[in-house]
Amino acid sequence: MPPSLRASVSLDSGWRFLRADVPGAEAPLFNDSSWSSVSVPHTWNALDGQDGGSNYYRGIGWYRKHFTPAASLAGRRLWLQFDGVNQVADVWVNGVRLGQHRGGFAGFRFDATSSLKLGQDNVVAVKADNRAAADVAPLSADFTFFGGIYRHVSLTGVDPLGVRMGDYGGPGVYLRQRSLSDASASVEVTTRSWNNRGSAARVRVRAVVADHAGVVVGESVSAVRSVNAATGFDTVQTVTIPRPHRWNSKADPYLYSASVEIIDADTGVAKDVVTQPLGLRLASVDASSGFSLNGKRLRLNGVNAHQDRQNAGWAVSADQQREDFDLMDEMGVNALRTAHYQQAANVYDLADARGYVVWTEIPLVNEVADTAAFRANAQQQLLEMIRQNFNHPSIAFWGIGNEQKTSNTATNNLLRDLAASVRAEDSGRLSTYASHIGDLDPVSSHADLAAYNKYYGWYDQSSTGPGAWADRLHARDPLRKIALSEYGAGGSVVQHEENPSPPVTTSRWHPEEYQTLVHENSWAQLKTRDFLWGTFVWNMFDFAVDSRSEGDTLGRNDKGLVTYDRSVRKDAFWFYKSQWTDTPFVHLN
Ligand code: GCB
Repeated sequence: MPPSLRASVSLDSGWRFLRADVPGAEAPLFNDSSWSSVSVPHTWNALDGQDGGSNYYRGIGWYRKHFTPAASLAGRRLWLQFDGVNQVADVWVNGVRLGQHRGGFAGFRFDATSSLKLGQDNVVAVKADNRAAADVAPLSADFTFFGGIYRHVSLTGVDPLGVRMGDYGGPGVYLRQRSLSDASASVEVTTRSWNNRGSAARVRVRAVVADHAGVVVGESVSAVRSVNAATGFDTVQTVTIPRPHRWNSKADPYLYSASVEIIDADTGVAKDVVTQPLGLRLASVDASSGFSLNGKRLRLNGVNAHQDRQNAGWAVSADQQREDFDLMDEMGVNALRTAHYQQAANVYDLADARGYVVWTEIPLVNEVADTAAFRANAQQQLLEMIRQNFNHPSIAFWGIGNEQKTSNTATNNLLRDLAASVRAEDSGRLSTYASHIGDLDPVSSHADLAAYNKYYGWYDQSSTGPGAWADRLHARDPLRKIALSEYGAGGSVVQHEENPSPPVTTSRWHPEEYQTLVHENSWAQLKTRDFLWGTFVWNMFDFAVDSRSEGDTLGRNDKGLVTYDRSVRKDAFWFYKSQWTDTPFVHLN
């Protein structure tokens, strides 16, 4: 693989932070010496927001950082990249406002070329605001909205003749599998580029695919084209890969990589290289036989997961993220719903490498605002999610929302438009939506795939599991592609009762053994319903919900199979491990 030609530096360390709004804090000479020293990922709610009672700080926080970009960056376009700030971020460099980003979960970047002084001290200032905003989804949801710069920050220098950086935060290189058979695979590579030189250029674009060992197995070199100064240009080329090795879930998550080089045709020198993961697979969903991967039915034994951790909030480290995947691996999970939002890039990297089938979604939870600004923001978040994550083979489903409380015109029109945007952006994947009002309500019919959040044994204790519901719906509408997007029950690890039976109280008495019972009953019914395209436990991990009070666990949703601090695997974890893996529980040496 050609090495990257970009110059990238981490800006994670050496920030000053104040949890308040301060007029003029963007000014380069502002005195921040009394502020605390932090590094990012950082959140201002990790330690004091999780005690319940809707009392955590939702407001403005300021971050400032001095740094000296290397003089050797001269001649490059300089992009300041934020992987995630919740939820509205305003960014200045040396007092010059670069822009604002609205939305807490996507990455974003600004062109800082003309504001940065190379080889000298510069000041980046960020105002982050985690209050609800009328035009930004989610307006409400069952989780804590941690505030701050909670993912990484970096500066990347790119040659002015290079892959485009301003594309909804996406990589600028998009891989579309056009055909796949045992004999060959054909991948269409779209490269969005930019000539930011002050003069015209002659350019070639070279796309190569390398196998897992780095051996080039397919290549396409474009004809030379002339590009005027300050012009964007797209190149579409096809790379053929003989005898492809498929990405095949956990059994064999085989990855190729695809690289695109932008070559100055006058000198023959490559100016920019972008490398992306490539997994070749066929995924489909059938209303009677469920999900198939590479032509074989694959039961999606799924879980939902948030992105938080005790004492870290959303500022989850790479090691913690790996540990979460280790726990899912141990339990035998093979499908993940990143409820209810786009998560950090390393979540999708881990899913690619470990063979998870992923449903990722935008945070359109509970309700919509009937305004043009809200609709535009939902579309923006959808495009950011799809462009930024387009090349991850693990992603099979794009989620357009969760549990709208009312099925009014505004909600239905927005869901319809979002489903249409998924089709326009990515014809290779399916859209889905997690519903909970009326099984045949229009809200559940806009996306390609239907899915339902059902809490039998918990919010609805009149029935012991989802089997009868699933059969009824399947019989009424045999062409509907149905999944169970959420099911589960609270499990307190300090309440115990040997043979619990309903009723339990969702806010007080729900012993761990009761949670196990709900899962045993549910799974016994789900495992025989082959028409379901997936089932997803709510939730793999307990998570922070500041407004919740569940008896002994204030500020948490305790439907996880593992506790918030990851120290306890609850009984239901062991139950699923017994169902989903062949690993013996006890090793006798
Ligand atoms: C749901 C929501 C999820 C909640 C969950 C619960 O249906 O989609 O965000 O956390 O129920 O535990 O109530």
